[in-house]
Amino acid sequence: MRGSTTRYLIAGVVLLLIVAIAFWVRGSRSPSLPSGLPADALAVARERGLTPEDIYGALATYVPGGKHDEFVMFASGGHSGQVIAIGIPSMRILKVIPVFVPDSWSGYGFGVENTAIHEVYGRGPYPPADTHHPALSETNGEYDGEFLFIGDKLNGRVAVIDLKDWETKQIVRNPVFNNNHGAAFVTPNTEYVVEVSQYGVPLGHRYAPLERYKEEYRGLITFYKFDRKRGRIVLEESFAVELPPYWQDLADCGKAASDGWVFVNSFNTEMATGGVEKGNPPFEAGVSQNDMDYLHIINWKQAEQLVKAGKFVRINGFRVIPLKEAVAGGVLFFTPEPKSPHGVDVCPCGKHIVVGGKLDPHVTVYNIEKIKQAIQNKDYEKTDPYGVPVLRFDATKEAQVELGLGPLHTQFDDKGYAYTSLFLDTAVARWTLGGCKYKAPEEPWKLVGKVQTHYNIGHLAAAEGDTVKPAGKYLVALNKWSVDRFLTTGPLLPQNLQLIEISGTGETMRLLADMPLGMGEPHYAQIIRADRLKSWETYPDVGWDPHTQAKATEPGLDKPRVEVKGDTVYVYSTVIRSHFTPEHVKVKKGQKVVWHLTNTERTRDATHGFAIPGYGIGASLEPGETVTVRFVADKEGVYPFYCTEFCSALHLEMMGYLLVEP
Ligand code: K7E
Ligand code: CUA
Repeated sequence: MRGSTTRYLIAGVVLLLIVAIAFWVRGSRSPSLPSGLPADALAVARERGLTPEDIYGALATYVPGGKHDEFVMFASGGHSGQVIAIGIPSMRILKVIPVFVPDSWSGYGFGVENTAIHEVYGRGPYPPADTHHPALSETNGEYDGEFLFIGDKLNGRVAVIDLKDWETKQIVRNPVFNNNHGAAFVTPNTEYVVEVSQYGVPLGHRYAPLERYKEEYRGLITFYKFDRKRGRIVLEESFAVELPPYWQDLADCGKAASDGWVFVNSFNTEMATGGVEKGNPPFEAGVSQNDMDYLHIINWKQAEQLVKAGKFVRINGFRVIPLKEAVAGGVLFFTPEPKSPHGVDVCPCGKHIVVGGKLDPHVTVYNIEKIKQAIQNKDYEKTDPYGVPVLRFDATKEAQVELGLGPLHTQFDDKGYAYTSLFLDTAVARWTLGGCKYKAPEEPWKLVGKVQTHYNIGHLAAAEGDTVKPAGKYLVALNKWSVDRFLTTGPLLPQNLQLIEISGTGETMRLLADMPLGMGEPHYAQIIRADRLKSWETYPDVGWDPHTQAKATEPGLDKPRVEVKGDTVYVYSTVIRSHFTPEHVKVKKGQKVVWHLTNTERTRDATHGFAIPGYGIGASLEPGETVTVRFVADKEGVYPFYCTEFCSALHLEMMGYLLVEP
């Protein structure tokens, strides 16, 4: 009897202990939630297992419908060849802007004649693209919200987007070179859009054997003159500077203290030509042997003078300053930079140039005043094999800051901090600038904090973080991998863009949100204050041609009719909710068709589409817009054309018949 009492007692104590432990464990698993939240919100947070950190992130990023984001981030669309506009802090996609590949939704359609892509490629095929670096136009080193430029690494192209209507206006193919990487970057008043080559090739789209690499292969930096009024790059007023066949990498334009200069990283100063299949070292090893590569320091104002003085040759009609002239004319200098650098970024006051070491745990900071002094004193270590003076490293360097593994790119805030992405550490490092207009509370040139990203961060973008007046507040990590952060979408996973709050000082940086982006690969982005954008709500007038940003010259676009002249049928259609006029268009097989369509709507958001099966036509007409499509009616049959935009209750009725008679 006594024995069994003891057993009951022991069992009771054990049971109590288990219950207590269970409560304790449960308690520690669901940490205390903020008080003051409405009870139903708290209940949701509990039910969904959200931590206080999750709740903070959600509240800090949620933008209710009808309220607007404070910033807009323009991110490169990588392989898609597009630009993606993302609201910040909501991290929601606002728009995809077609750049190098058409899209029938957004006014840059298939088969439409008056567009940038049609100007270059006609009706196609359209080559793939690999957009890397968007650049917002600047006035006095600040974003002015007028234009956006973006480079296509794959084909050595640069595009111009007008931010009045968020449409691409121009695609420029480099006349001399067929690939790039340091593109696009702008000078502080957008005098020039800068494009730097990456992989050395013979200039002028010609052949030379790899054995002649040192003699015949070259790099190139192109300065595209930008005409703001016309919103176009003017090739006749542009020029390039020939560079040695090192692989030039990223670039940044000087500003304020360094206005007039451009800084370009390089690697493969070894001039390795690969050929692992022939027993040569593979490129990845061959290009990484030297301890130092060369930061290219280019005086573009001086280059302008050389062009004025006629010190250029023409390659495919394009003005190129030969390497020799560039050296003799004081346009090009080098300074050593540690092992295979990647990013180069100029601080807000323009004094410091930060280079990420990639294979070095440091960033190296150069000082423009020291650079200018070294140039003046001819403080050279040597000249390179092409005669380019190499400034003495210690004479140009200001500091080296140890940050961690794989430093790539750097951005700046309004408090005197610099932020560098660490690819291998998969983190963002915050560190202090010295002697800059902005001053952090801590000692200069010191690492003060790190925030973990997920995973493999490439670029990072801070709000207005590469202007003379960074906005601070937010930073976005553009991560290459997302691994386990989202649902598995097959073997190809989305990229991960992570929003980080940087309002605090010291170690305080907070990861607020993840944004999966199922579009590859957004290398770089720029973040502009939304109130700097002056976007149109509708086109200014009916019959607007977005390609020229003026009313179309073709008369009577708003008078629907069909005219036959010779073997061409001219169709003038008006488009308004919910009909096309005319609705019957009859042509004979073999006739040419020129079809003008004008959206006569003045209502905001009253967009219509226009698509014809079988003829590769897919257009979008925004309010006021006129487009022209042109084709040969070479396939007889009946083709229902229709509006592809759900514009009204009678949207499905918004159609017509194209009848191609035998
Ligand atoms: Cu670092 Cu092309 Cu700017 Cu990608 S590049 S990350
Ligand atoms: Cu117009 Cu649907």
